[in-house]
Amino acid sequence: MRKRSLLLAAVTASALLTPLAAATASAAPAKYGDDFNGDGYRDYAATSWSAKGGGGVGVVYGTPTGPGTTERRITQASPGVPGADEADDMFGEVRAAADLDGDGYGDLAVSATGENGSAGADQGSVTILWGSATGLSTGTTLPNKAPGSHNGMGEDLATGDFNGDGKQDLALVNRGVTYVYRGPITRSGKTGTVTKLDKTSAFDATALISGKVNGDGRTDLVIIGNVITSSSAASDAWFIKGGSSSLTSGRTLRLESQSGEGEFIERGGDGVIADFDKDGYGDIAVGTSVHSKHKGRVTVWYGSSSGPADDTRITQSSSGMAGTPENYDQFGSSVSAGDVNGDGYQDLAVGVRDEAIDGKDNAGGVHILKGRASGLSGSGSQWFARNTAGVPGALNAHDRFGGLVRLRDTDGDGKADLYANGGYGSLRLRGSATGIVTSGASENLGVDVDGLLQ
Ligand SMILES: [Ca+2]
Ligand SMILES: [Ca+2]
Ligand SMILES: [Ca+2]
Ligand SMILES: [Ca+2]
Repeated sequence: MRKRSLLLAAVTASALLTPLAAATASAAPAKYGDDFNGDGYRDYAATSWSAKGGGGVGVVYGTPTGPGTTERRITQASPGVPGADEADDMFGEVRAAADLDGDGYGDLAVSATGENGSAGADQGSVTILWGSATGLSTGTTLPNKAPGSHNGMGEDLATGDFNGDGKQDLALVNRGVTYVYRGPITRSGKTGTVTKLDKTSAFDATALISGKVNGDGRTDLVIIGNVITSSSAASDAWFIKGGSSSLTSGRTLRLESQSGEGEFIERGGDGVIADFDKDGYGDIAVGTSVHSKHKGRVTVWYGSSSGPADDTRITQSSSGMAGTPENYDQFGSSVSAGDVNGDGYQDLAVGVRDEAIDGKDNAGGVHILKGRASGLSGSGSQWFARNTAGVPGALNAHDRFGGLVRLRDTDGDGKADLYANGGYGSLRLRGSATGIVTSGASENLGVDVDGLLQ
């Protein structure tokens, strides 16, 4: 599975209740990168399909109470979208939002990692779909700085203001190397300076996480990558500090490793940056579901004024956690941050996609870890699966409930709600002062869970 792009959004509930004036002539950057129609409500952009198998994006516009009821599908066959809808383009599998041209409407960067081009098969491409008062419409192809067959431009994407000039920038992976395109990006495809971030030839970037870690107001970047040799396989998180004139290489943290002959797969996983201990510095949480024969683990790397510093590791054997680590549980297969109980500390949802429950293989479930001054831990954590009292749906083998999780306050009560998908349907469980609750659980979401961009 390709990693979804990750965008830290410090959302307050009250802000969601206050629609912005239509951002027609103001040219102030959009408040939310994923508010594509500029009405003040965050919108939804999910992986979708196309007639010829090239892929698409399913866009649902937000309302004060969550996703609306109409989905609009955009493919490379849509008017004004560059490229052609060809089988296996994988257009729309990876998406990241930001107001990249600064016109007040959020825009959507969309990868097509399987796009063929003049440099060969699967060279990949990234298209910006532009927001407007009527939502996303036409697109522009981003210049490719490393065209080559099977380079898969856009394997992951991340947005943020890395140099602090008020303009949103775009980072992307192209052939295992990260390129940061300074904004603004124009509709004719012009960008600011492009910075190449290539650690070593042994480090193969697979995923990008953006957010503010060291408190200087500029967005920082965490590059997750494979480090594979003939005798071992591992994944690292590489911190890149945002700065007004340059991006600076910082510390590297080993996320997990396996001795002996390594598995040649994407090892480092899904991640997010949020302030779990409320000290004003964003903290990095990364799930590595491959850890220790796919038992899985979450690494939390706490922010400080000098960048990420202390780290801690959380598994199902951590104190206060439900369950037991077993091979192929895939703990940490998806993570998402939000404040589920409204206490001001960001909390973390952790999906355990392949947890077996009551003899049902791959039934899956979700942990909710509470943030507090001492950081994230299993203490007081919650566990939700299909056999939890009040959770809709029957326990089924291969449901993979929690394969994708998102925390977001979509009903505007100041507490983030849990969205979790499953093969037998997706659910929303509401946040409350006591955490996630099953009362008011909803099965009719009107949106795919992957439409909620982190
Ligand atoms: Ca909107
Ligand atoms: Ca825009
Ligand atoms: Ca923090
Ligand atoms: Ca909280």
